[in-house]
Amino acid sequence: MSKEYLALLAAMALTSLAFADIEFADVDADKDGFVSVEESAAIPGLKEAWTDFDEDADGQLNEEEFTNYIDVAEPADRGG
Ligand SMILES: [Ca+2]
Ligand SMILES: [Ca+2]
Repeated sequence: MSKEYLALLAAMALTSLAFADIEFADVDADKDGFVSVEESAAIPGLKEAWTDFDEDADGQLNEEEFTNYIDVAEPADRGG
């Protein structure tokens, strides 16, 4: 468990944002198929957790990497 994850958990505790409502296409403001660090500023905790989710370390999140973050950050209350 990295300190980035701890920062993520802290961010999660402070926000009631509905992660399930976040769409990759909405966050990818310039529609280049990747979420940049700048674009990630709209998502609580993502910037802090960036290096954990940018698996190929290309400095951007593709849809799979981004979805991994949403799956982790989304409150784990789905299906009890
Ligand atoms: Ca983009
Ligand atoms: Ca990447």
